[in-house]
Amino acid sequence: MSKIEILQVGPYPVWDEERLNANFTMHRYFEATEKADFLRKKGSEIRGIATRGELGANRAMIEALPKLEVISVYGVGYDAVDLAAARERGIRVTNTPDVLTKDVADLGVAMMLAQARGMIGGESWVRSGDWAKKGLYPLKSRVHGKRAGVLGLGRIGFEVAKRLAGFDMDIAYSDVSAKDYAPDWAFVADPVDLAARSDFLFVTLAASAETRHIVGQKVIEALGPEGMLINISRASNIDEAALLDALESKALGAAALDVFDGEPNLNARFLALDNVLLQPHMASGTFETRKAMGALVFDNLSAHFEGRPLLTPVL
Ligand code: 8YV
Repeated sequence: MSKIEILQVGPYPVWDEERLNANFTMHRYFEATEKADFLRKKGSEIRGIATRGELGANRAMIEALPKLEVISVYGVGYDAVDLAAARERGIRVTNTPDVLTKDVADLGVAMMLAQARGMIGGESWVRSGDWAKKGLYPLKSRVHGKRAGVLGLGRIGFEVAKRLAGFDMDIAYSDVSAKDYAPDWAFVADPVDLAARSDFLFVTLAASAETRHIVGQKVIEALGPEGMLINISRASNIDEAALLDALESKALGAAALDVFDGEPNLNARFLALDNVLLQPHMASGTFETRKAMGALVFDNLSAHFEGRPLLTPVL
């Protein structure tokens, strides 16, 4: 019997590719130079898409696949999947929630610490010989006991806040409503007010059309010259032009970012700044979590094609 055909939008670790290749006929979209041509030639029998959070599946891709039934996302964020296009055709969508929550929270907190304490500069201070030549490393700002804001107290935001509590931080959060599972943390409805009472502002909300640029000039300016913005969600949640302006003018003290507009080709203005920590969208990037994500991508596809309930459906 011939294997079910799947469009693979981006590469996966070798163990995931082996399992997918053993069970499905995988069409490696990311290796095609002429994408539209590739879809025209290969698309007619494709019944599933395996994609990644940041790559998604747009309307043109969905519409080019007349037999498409299911889109399995390697990532919790599915903002890059055109859900309206999927819904119109009754196409199922799955993601990989929960398995990555704690790793993403760990990296967010590590980014705060690394940036606040100047750890990247400290490393260069040692390696370059500056320590021996110039002496003590410049002093940095304390983290513990300061005010932290968490914008979006979902699964990831909650884990970030839990970790910050361990640093004796004064924690507040914004969300669409106060959460009864967070009685010890202050609810501040307006993100501008949240930023104004924060030294560190974590952006942890799921991205959608509604949250686009929720962190705009007003939020950034409210955070201010002593404040730090940490983004482990999606670039679209932040007005990147306003962020760059504020970092350049020092209207914002610092930022620590794991996600960028147009990544991996980020705006070159970031590279000229010394008050931003840049990470390559790796918050979920541990062996343990990525293996669990890959297993879920595969298990959701298998469940669909074997007529079993999806494990982690979005649609
Ligand atoms: C990426 C993510 O999918 O979970 C998400 O939404 O963006 C990430 O986990 C991961 O970087 C693999 O591409």
